[in-house]
Amino acid sequence: MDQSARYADLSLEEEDLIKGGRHILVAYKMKPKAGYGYLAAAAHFAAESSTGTNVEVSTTDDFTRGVDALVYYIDEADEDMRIAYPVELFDRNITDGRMMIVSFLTLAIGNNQGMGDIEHGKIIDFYVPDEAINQFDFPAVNIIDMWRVLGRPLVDGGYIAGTIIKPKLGLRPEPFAKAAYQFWLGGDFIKNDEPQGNQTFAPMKKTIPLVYDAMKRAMDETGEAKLFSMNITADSHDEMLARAEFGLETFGPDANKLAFLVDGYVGGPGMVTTARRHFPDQFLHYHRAGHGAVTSPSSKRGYTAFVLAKMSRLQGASGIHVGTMGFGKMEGENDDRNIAYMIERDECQGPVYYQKWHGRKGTTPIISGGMNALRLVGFFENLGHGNVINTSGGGSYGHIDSPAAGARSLRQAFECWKAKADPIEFAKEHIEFARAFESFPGDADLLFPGWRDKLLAVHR
Ligand code: CAP
Ligand code: MG
Repeated sequence: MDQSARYADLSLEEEDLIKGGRHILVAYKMKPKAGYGYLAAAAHFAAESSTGTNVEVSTTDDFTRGVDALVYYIDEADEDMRIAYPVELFDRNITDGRMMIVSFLTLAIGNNQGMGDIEHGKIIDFYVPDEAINQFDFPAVNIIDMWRVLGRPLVDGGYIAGTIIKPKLGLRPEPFAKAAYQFWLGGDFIKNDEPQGNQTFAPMKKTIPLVYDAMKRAMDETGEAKLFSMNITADSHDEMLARAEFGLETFGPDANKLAFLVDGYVGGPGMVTTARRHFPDQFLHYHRAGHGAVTSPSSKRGYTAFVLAKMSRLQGASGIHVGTMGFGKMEGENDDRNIAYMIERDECQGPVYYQKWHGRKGTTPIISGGMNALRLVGFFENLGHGNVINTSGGGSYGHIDSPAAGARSLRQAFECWKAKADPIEFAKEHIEFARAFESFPGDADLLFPGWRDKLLAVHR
């Protein structure tokens, strides 16, 4: 049944819809299955994503039709389909009237993901009108609060050198805490790896106190504040809350140095918001493990990494992993820098929509995945700033001298970029950075051909 007479209005102008402020706009890459007309398929997509189904129903009235989602733009050759969703469609909390990401997802990327007439549909951007912006939590804290704890300037406080306790799994409490101590002698920030929690070989109630002890010893030894991002991910929210409360109790007077990590993609929006609302004073660290299932360029369904990050700012993530923009081990390219800009800036042009955030707090880009000192210099050049948290696991624990040397090499990479120095010349004056060349020779050969002749003579 062709429902385009009801669920499409191509006379609508996008700028009028934006000015009107009554719609969340969503841009998709959509392709119908063979044999289905583009506009008819798009209209069915909008129907199933709002007030309709695959047939007319007798219970529809004029009010219903007034909140139909409407296809307002299509370009079949470019698979470009844009839908205007009236804000009234989205669910509100009975507790405080706020909107919720789960409702956005269940409409904009719900049933429409498995329809018989749609080959694929993937969100590439969405626009949030002021009224909806006012109905989301946004972050309570972000990197600025970390700079405060670290005693840095609260504007351009700069790069936070971090790591992930490696190996990913298999360390018992004592070696785990020792690994943390060794990194903190040189670095700022440590996170649990995304699967680390309360495994039987490393009970959380034994491990976390040892980590805190390691942090205190490292702070005493270095005279610097240190930060830990503790994984509180769990199926049960009660379990998550119990983990977080245990962490706060353990860190006691140093609770301001404790962030909470949630595996937000696999854990879902409920986990993110529950953590955001229960612990507004803690940096909420959104790890996105698993997101590639829908965000990978090889996936034609779901939504992009850009959309995931933009949603996380609405949810109130203090920081989210945004990828390594072609410099690390995960999928990504240089232009992914715009993901960072969209979540950190007060306004930004997305792939389709120009979004203003009206002073709502930004979400900090977290850079992780195959990074080390050698890769970071180019990364900073591409992003254009270093106001990020970077976690380099292999890049720290794979440094041939020590995890502390690995940490120092990360910090030196930022200094090298900031000084606009030649990395080889910089390495001649900075041993840990120089030794990163020998620690990761494959990267060194690729990024700095001929480095051996220039460097090894200096650092024998
Ligand atoms: C990185 C990491 C990160 C992912 C995250 C890992 O370790 O801890 O979880 O890279 O990817 O488990 O692989 P390394 P993203 O530093 O040793 O690579 O930030 O793209 O979500
Ligand atoms: Mg990890």
